[in-house]
Amino acid sequence: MPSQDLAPTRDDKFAFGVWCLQNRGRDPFGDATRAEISALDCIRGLAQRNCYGFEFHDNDIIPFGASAKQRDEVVRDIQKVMADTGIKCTMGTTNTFHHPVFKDGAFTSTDPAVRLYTTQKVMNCIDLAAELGAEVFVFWGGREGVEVDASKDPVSASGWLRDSLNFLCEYVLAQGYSMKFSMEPKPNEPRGDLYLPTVGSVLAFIQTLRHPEMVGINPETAHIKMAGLNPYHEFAQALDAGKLLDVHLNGQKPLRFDQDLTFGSDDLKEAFYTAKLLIDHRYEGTIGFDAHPYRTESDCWDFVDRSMRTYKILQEKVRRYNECRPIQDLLREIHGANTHLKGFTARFSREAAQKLKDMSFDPVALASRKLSYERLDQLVTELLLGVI
Ligand SMILES: [Mn+2]
Repeated sequence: MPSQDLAPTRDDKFAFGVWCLQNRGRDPFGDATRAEISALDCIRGLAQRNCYGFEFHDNDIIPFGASAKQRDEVVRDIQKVMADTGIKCTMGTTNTFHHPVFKDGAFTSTDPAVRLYTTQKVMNCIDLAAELGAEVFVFWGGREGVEVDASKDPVSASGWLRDSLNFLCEYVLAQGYSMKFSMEPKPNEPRGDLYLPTVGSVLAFIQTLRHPEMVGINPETAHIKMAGLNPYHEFAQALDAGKLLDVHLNGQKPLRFDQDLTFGSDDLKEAFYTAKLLIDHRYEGTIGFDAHPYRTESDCWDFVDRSMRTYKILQEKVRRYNECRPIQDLLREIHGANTHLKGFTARFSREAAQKLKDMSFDPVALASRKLSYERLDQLVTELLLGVI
């Protein structure tokens, strides 16, 4: 595989959060290990690397409490870089977790004034995202949870969140923005327990909103693995529901603190299946990376380059997988049993129900079928290792 094929192009639709590049390596036990770069330098650097887009929180680009004049200057500067380089703003989101005002929740604070302040901050950020041309607006509720369950009833908290999201959907419609909301689940951290911890929880919640058609999901690999779940399956569930609007790819050891490792750095096979899912099902959103460079790095660019490069390599591996004779022969064999019965339950009728009741099956014979999964998995391993 010649290395120039691995150079990112705008068609790859890669995007990075500005906050990932601005990460200074600070953790709960240690201070920053590198200097912060400005949002403009992040966006310029991404554009130089042929990255399609950038994602932002309001306070990544505009300091908390900035004046309207300052805000307008920042927007003008960013719009100029976008016009000069062709990079797009693909996603906006609101920081409703950093300031102490959000210490006990933003939309789920027990104080209605904090809930309204949050809603106001989000409305301002929606305006900002619209001005920059973002079509996806993400909600990650970093403080929407509890340590002390006595403090609030989770059903009430869901109601507060629902009211705010309904209000904000109506705001987008009233403003005439072509923007969709995307909710990003996470099981815990920074709160002891966060509400809406998984893709399934968000899917169920969306159906209780007044405009479910305006709201989708932005799953993140690390958040899924923090819950001990399978990212391939979780991404697939969002996709199957027609709700996969955006993705955050990264890496994470299961059931640990939020590590935000680089995509593909921890579990290549899993990264491969995630890429395969997005490619096979013609996912049309951006390939967003939400991770941060190791604390030992002095800048973010090796992290940026390798994230895109890994995805490009996996893209090529997916192509080879889909063309690999031994793998495809095995898959045909695996899926080749009793094909005349396929789709039987796709439509119900009384006749079909009776027909099914009358069918006779031989469970022992069915159980005796050989399934060569050791061979299949080894072929995938060898494909990824470059042996086949
Ligand atoms: Mn994320």
